[in-house]
Amino acid sequence: MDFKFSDGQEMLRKVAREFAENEVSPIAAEIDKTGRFPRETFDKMTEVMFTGIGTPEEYGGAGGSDTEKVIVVSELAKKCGATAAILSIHTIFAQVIQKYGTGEQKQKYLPRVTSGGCVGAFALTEPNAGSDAGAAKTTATLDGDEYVLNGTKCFISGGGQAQYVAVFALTDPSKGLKGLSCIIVEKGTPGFTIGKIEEKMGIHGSETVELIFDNCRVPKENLVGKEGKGFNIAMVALDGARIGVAAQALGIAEGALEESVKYMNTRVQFGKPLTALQGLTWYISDMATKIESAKWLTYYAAYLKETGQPHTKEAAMAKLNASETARFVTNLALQIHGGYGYMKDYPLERMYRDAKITEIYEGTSEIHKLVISRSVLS
Ligand code: COS
Repeated sequence: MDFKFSDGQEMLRKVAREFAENEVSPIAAEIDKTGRFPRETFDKMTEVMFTGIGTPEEYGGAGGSDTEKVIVVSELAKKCGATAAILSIHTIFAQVIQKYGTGEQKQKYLPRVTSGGCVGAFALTEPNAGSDAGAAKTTATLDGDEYVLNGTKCFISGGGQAQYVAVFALTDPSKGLKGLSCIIVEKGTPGFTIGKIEEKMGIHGSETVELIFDNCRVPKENLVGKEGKGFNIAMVALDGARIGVAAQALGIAEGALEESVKYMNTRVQFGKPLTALQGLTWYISDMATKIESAKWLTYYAAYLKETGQPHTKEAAMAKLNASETARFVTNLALQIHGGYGYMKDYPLERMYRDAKITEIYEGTSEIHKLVISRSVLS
């Protein structure tokens, strides 16, 4: 067993940390306040090729794999959960095309979403198909050389900014989830519009929208993989995406711990720094221990995925554990900061709000318990 990061991975962590400090941290409070998608940060992430992590260089990517993705996403999340979410969710589109796309689809789309500055999105959820993703009702009816899409997707992160969306729609509604297919829809296609822009509790900068398809025609070449294989494609993509959310949760927790250590060393009460108060130091022990556990489970899931091993259960465990850790740690970090933690002058209340979504999106904690228990009991 070797728990060491390579020199290249340590270098990447340093680059990501500096990027987070210089480019992400200065606008984190502003994008939280305004809900603005930080397009300039996305462009800078393209310049430094964070958007290409996990895609081979021959397709315009930066190479690397899931471990590298966890490193970058967690470093970004220390300073801004929304920016980490933007990157993590954006890479799912490339992951789907890379694994299931045709040669033409890879040549066309991968360079654009890795190094070309285009945003990618993943649209599975519908108003009546959240945890029960297989209940999706959006249809894609083949008509000549085109699929005609009708339906509404909701809670789609980055959907309003995306140039390309992987949409999951029924090509054979009589077959239920076995009739679902994955189809690429490009921004600007007639019949494809952005609906409601959600107002959320946290990760305000990662715009979350409704996507509406009204007789939206796309060439049949936009089918990804085979007809009827959409649900499997979505589930495999979500296994990877869950490692991304675990990385986001890990980073938020690590950021909150760093803030707490800084605060406890400088804040004086009862004539002593807070580090002299045993009750608070025990909070720090609990926070650090849970973070360490979340960290290694997340890297273990990433390792299994990048070495081609089954990882559904471990991705679910990593996400369940890291998201609960993020909520636990941000709660105690806010508590350590007392009244200041509740004020917007400090980043704690934002971290606390940003942490909550990690227990919900890309599968709720309850869904992960279902996935884990099914696997353990089988
Ligand atoms: N990888 C590959 N295939 C998978 C899979 C995975 N991780 N999970 C399920 N499948 C396959 C199953 O093998 C089954 O295929 P076969 O019938 O060919 O064997 C098929 O998918 C149906 O699986 P299952 O019977 O488990 O479906 P259920 O509806 O019972 O449950 C859950 C699926 C609940 C796990 C799924 O709906 C889910 O993950 N829901 C959460 C959705 C989510 O995370 N949404 C986030 C937002 S994305 S925008």
